[in-house]
Amino acid sequence: MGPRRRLLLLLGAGALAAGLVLAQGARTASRTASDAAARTFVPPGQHDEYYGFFSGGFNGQVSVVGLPSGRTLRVIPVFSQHGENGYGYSEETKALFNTSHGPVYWDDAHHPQLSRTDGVADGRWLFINGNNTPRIARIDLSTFETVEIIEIPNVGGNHPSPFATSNTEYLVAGSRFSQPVPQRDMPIADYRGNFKGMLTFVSVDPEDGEMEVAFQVLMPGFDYDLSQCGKGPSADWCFFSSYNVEEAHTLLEVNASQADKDFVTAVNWRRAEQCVAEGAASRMPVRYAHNEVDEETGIAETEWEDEVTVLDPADCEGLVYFLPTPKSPHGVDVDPTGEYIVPGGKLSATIAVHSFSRMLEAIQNRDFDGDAYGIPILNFDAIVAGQVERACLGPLHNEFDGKGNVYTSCFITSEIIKWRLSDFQVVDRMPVYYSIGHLMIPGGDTVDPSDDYVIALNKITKDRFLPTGPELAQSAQLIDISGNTMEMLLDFPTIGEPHYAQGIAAEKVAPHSRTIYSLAENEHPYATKSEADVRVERDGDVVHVYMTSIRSHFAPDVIEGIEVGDTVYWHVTNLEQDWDVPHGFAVQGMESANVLIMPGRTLTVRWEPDAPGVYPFYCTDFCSALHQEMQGYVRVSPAGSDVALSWSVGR
Ligand SMILES: [Cu+2]
Repeated sequence: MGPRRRLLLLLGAGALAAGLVLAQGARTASRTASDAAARTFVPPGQHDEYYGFFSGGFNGQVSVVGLPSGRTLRVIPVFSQHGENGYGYSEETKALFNTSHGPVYWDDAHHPQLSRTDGVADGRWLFINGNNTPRIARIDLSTFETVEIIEIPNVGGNHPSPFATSNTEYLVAGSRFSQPVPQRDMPIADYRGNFKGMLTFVSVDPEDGEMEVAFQVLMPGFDYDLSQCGKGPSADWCFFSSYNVEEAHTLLEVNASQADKDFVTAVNWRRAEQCVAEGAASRMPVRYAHNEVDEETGIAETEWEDEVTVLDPADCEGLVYFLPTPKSPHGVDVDPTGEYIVPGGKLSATIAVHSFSRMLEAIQNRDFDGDAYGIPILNFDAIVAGQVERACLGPLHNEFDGKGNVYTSCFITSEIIKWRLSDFQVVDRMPVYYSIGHLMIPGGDTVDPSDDYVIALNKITKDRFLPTGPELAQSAQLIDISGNTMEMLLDFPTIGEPHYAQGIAAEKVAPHSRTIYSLAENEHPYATKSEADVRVERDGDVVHVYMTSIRSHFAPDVIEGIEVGDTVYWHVTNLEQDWDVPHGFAVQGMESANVLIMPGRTLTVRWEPDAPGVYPFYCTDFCSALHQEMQGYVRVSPAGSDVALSWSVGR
């Protein structure tokens, strides 16, 4: 539903009728603030039209935002432990954080990417990259929970990631920071020619979404910054922006800005598949972690991988080409038709647009302008479709509206410009507040963009909200693009850095949203499915508590016979089979506040009592009128005491 139809609905409901009658006519330049508010107002009890999935940047999370209201609906923890539900603290979730560097409990999350079918977002999974310790995570959009995290080997700074091919055959990952491959101790001054980039293709199982590192492409030591895969005619290709073709290793702000042109790297993944099948690739030993949650048990487990398939472009003709691009490109985006490849040359005054069909012609004609480390550089004049003159300063990213228009974010001039692919003319500008990075149109990176809104994802807010000390909330802005000119509708603060976002019509996700986990299908080895089965078992100095929770008590709620020196595992099964009734569990002295157990699930808390005493435990999630009474006691005796192990409820 577009803003116009929403408006009519509001009018139909009689809400704000007087103020809105004025807005019913043709669009005018003199919209009032209340008119803009009406178009983002979602009345009590009604739902937003779109889910927005916003990266939390350095907080390692994803926030789910309703659009157009800008209301935050949920925070999904991915690469960070979460102080709301115990993610990363429960024994079941800890393995998701395993990496070859040991458990890494916090990472920098940048680019959410919805899975797609036939080039259209399908609402099944959301993927996002961990930038610092290179990883890709998969979130199941039926539960909004992180269910898999795979480490990407041989890479420094997994920034151009995880952009998807048209049927999610692959997600890409790449080296923002080239480094020695394989890693080794060597002088940094010997960077040139010795440091390497790596472009990784991670396959996704079409049935269950499981990821696997399929192959990697060994590249020269440039900085591979962002990516997007093709669509339609270009669907077999993925494009990576690269800066630092100078191969500088110090003071890059000067030394990587020397060359007039850097490259867009074009990789033909179908060709890569052929070369791998023909035996052109080699196997490189490298250790990395693949962590996945078992759907039946809810327990994450780590599989350690010990080698990876690596393709050298020298052994696979037709695999990689360089497209000369002015100047230090940041984003690289492919329009919905798959013909135009639009880089964001952040130091360039113009935007040079590449033509995919001309690129293929140039390859066929071997219209090369030399090579870099044996990889052909295509002739710029042969592949360029046109240039946008007087664009803006600091163009970074592009999204598309499906009507032949491109919306480009411009960091330095803090604006979004709208321009046409038909004649490369700028037709509109909208100032944004301030310092925009990415922008997002729901579906604006797919073959089926919506034409309602563009969201500006801004780095600085300065005066937009009430002050909160030296640090202010970062922000997003919602802009109406349904008419000829852009109209600013809404400012809203975001959680963490709204690095990039994805939007999808609510009707593609909401009907598949899960309400409970089936208790009958709970295969957790420590699940307790009825109060009749609760018990406490000692195995040496390890004690397992098989506990249940239901409104409004735990069973057992009195436990004695625990000793100092014991390690106690509290396995709490939530017996509820009712939507939105989690129970929390906390015991005094545990290392975190709480774990939140969804209906039908089992979670485990590890607890090492350090002194004799009687300690309370309680439910942390307000669950009923007698929630306050949902509590119990555990008695801890000195080591070697003769207090018998016992448990009870209602005695
Ligand atoms: Cu409760």
